[in-house]
Amino acid sequence: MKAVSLGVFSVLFASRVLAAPVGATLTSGSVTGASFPEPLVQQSKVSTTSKRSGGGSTGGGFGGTASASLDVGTSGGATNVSLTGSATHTNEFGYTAAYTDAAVVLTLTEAATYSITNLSTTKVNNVSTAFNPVTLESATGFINPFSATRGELAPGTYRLRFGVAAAQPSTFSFSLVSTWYNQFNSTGCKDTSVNWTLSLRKPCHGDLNFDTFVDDADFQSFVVAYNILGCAQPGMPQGCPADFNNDGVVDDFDFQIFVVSYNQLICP
Ligand SMILES: [Ca+2]
Ligand SMILES: [Ca+2]
Repeated sequence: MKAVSLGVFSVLFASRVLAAPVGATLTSGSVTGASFPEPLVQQSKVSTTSKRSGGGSTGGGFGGTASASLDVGTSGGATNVSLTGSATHTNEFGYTAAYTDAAVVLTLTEAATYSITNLSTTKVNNVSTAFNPVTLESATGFINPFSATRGELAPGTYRLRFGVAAAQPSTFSFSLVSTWYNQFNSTGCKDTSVNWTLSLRKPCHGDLNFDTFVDDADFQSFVVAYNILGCAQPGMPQGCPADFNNDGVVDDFDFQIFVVSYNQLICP
């Protein structure tokens, strides 16, 4: 166990100024709808140049709807890439989906930290089940994950693949949406609700609660992690966010990084 002294800190006061959002745009790709028999495109593609995409389908002899929207917006100093959508169908046979048939490309003009918030659910055999509707892959960029939901992204391009679907996955071959269906390995999923957000922020080592300030609240979180020390130790927050230099421990080197941010108070 180690102890951290509060005495080295000076407290600065400043008016609340939210950080400028990270530069991020959707630069190519498309979303489209499909239904049984395979895949029957029923709505035209929508370009991502409008920063919004959508697709869906109804009919095909089974009755169902699907829609998806992928948007880029800013809120509280973060740039948020959000996928929302829903899908269901009323007949056991067939599927209804909105999905990326060409991966949407996210272009980052500067480095960013990211966090993923995923509240997506579907009913598998009538049991509500959480699932991940999006695959984030690097193209020219680089992903440095701290955990399954947090990490850093280098400037560059990234591919987003996703599906919003209701399906009978054991019955059909699914081609482009197969990766989405196959994670359930089930004969029925419906009532899908997708709510997935990738939040991008300018790197701000020390802001452990993402409020764009590095202050005493963050210091309290830092002390907890510092006293645990090892990122793999029990009790360490998921992703070890206080390990600012990514060496697997929260120690004096991280403390030195924290002090610099603490004295600046406001995230860049
Ligand atoms: Ca903070
Ligand atoms: Ca460290």
